[in-house]
Amino acid sequence: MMRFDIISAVPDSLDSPFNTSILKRAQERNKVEIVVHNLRDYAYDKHKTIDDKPFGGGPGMLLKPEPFFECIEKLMSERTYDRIIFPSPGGKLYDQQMANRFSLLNNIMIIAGHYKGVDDRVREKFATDEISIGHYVLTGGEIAAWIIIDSVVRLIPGVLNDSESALNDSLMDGEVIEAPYYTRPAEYKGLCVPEVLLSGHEKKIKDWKEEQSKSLTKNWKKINNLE
Ligand code: 6GU
Repeated sequence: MMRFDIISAVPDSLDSPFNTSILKRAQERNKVEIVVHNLRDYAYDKHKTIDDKPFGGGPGMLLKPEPFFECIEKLMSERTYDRIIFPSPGGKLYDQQMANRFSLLNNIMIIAGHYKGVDDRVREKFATDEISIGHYVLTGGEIAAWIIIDSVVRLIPGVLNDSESALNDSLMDGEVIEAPYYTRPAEYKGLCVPEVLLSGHEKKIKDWKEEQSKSLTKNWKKINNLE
């Protein structure tokens, strides 16, 4: 079974993400194990200190190296990690191809620190992959961890049902946007479902979907300055 270990100073923030919907079901089906570790459990002093002031000055606090080292070294003594991911805006931009590759692995650790918030020796010593999920800044790596895990777990065989998978051809290779979907009612507040979808004409529907997909993909490339 694939396993993710996430180290976080705010582990509660990941409770709902990992215990809702498809990620919850994937764990119940024993397709994946997701374990969140509370950084504070690895602080040694009696006050359970996990942060301190930055050397050289500057605003804010940094997460201290020792609790991370303790937690990471304990985990590494228990199993072999294929990847130790450090989410950071300075990392490689995450995409579908990376998700596809990660989905073939067994053990992935994610160090969810805070931007400008972790003593850099943690990244330097342990990170195999530094990953950014987009060109903007987040408060911490937890949301990035959620996004990475969500995108990987849905690729594990048996996680999605057939009906869910059908919807998923969309960005399978990160290059194609699918035609839009509609359900009943056929007309709602004057908004109509495209006539062709109600026609029952299989060939016409297939052609329409391909046409829509082509034009949406072209538009997607244009608005994102691709190609
Ligand atoms: Cl992975 N972490 C943080 N803190 N901010 C980000 C990011 C990651 N990716 C984009 N912005």
